[in-house]
Amino acid sequence: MKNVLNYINGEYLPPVADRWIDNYNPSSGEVYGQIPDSDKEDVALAYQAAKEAFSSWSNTTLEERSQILLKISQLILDNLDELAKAETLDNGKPISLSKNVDIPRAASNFSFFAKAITQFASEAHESVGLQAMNYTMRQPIGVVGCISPWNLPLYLFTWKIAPALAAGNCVVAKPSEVTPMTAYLLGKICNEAGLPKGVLNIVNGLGHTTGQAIVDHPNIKAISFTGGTKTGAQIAKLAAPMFKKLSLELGGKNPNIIFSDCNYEEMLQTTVRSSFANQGQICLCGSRIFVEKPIYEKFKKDFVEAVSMLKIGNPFNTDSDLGALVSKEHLEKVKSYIESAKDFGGEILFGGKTVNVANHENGYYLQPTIIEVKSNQCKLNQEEIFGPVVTIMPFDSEEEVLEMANDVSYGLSATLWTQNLDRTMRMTKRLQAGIVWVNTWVLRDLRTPFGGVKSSGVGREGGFEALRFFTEPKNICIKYQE
Ligand code: TXE
Repeated sequence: MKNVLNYINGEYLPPVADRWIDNYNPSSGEVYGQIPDSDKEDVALAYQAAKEAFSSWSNTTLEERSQILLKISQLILDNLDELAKAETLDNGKPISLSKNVDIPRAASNFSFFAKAITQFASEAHESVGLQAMNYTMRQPIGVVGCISPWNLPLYLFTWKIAPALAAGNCVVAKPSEVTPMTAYLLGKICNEAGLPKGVLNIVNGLGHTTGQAIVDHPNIKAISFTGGTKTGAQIAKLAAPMFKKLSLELGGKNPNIIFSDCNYEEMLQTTVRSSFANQGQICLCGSRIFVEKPIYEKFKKDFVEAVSMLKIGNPFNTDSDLGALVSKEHLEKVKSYIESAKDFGGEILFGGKTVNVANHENGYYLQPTIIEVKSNQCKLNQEEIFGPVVTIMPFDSEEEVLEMANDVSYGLSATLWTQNLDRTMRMTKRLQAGIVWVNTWVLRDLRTPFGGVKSSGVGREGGFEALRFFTEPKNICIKYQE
C-alpha cells in the first residue's frame, strides 16, 4: 500500500481525527493506498504553521526566494521518473504524457515564477503640480489557499503554488482527493530544496470537508481554485461575504472551428490531440468541432480513420495513446452522456464503448468517441463532458459558426483553423473566450494571461497576472515641499 500523509510545517502527519479515504488506481480499479480524510482541525494546524512562517518568508530577499524555487524545479526534474510513474498510477494517464508534459511542466512552473518574481515591478504616478508622488507597493497577501483538480495533478497544483510562494505568501494547499500522490511527493522535494518549514502546507481530503474548510477559514484571504463550474460557484458563494480574493479557473466547452482553407494535415493531427489528449480530460480540449461544409465529408472520414488508430491500453505501456479515465464515477458520468446521444438524434460515428484491457479488466477504459450532432443546442454541445467525447457539425458561413461557437455558457478557449488573415482578425475579436488558438492548440507561453470568461471562471493566471493576484496593491502618496 502507498499511503499519503498531510505535509504540515515541513513534516508528514496523519490526520488529527485519524480518518482515511481509499485511493484507487484507475488503470486496474484497485485500491492501492489511503489518504487523510482531513477536517477543520488539520486545516487549522496548516494555517497556524503558514501564519508563523509568513513574517520570515515574506522578508526573504527575492534572490533567496528565487534560488529555493529554482532548486525545487531542479529536484522535480531529478525525480522525473518517480513522479511520472506516481502520476500515471494515480490518474490513469499515459506514462508518455506524465513524462513529457505533466512533470516537466510542474518543474517549469517553479522555474518560471522563480525568474518572474525578479522582474516583477510596480508603478509610480507623479501628481504633477500637486507636489505629491504616488507609488504602488505590491505586498504578499499572507496565507493563501490553493485547491487543484485531478486532470493535471502536479501540473495544476504547482501552477498555483509557485506564483503564490514567489510573491512571498505562505500556502495551505489541497490536491484533488482522487490524485494526491505527486503533491505528497512534492513535500519531500520542498524540504530537500530548503523551503522553510510552514511556507507550504498540504492537506488532503474531500472537497466538501477539507476544501471547504480552507475556503471557510477567516484568515486565509485568497483562494486560487481550478475545478468544476458548480464547485467554483459554491466557493464563490462561501467566500464572497468574507471579501476574499478569488481566482476561479472552471470548465470549458471549447469550439474547434475548421475552415476549408486550413493546412489540412496539420489540422487533422492536432485535432486528434485536442480532442482526446489525456482522455479528453483537459479543460482546453476542443470538444465541439465545427467543420466548413466543403470539407465536412472528407474530414469526417479522415478523422474517424485517424481516431480508430489510437491505442487504448495500460497507461504504463509507452505506446498507449489513451489510458484510463480517472475514476469509476467519472467513467459512469461520461458514459451517460454517450448513451443520451440518440435522444436528440446524435449519431455515434466512432467509439462509445468501454474497453477491456488484458490483465486490467476492472480499469476505467473508454474508446475515443465521435458523435455527429444536428444542433448546437443539444446537451452534448452545451454541457462539459470532460472525457474522450467530441461532437462534430458542419457549418456554412463565418457568421453561423461564430454564433454557434458563442452560444454556450462557457468561454475558456477556442481554436480556429484558417489561412485567411482577415477572417482570423474578424473572428478572434468576436469569439467569447479567454484564449484563442489560431492554427495550433495549447501552445503555451507562461507569460500570457490564462483563464476564461462567462461560466469558465473569474480572473487570470499566468505571468504577472498571477503575481498580481497573489499580492495586494497599496498606494503610497507622499506630499513634499518644493
Ligand atoms: O471536480 P471538483 P470534480 C469539471 C469536469 C468534471 C466536473 C466535476 O466537468 O466532470 O468538473 O469534477 C475540490 N470547496 N472539471 O467533481 O469537485 C476537490 O476536492 C472547496 C474541470 O472532480 O470541482 C478538488 O480538489 N473545494 C476542471 C477540486 O475542488 C472543493 C478540472 C476540484 O474538484 C469543494 C476538474 C468545495 N465545496 C473537473 N468541492 C478544469 N477546469 O480543468 C470540491 N472541491
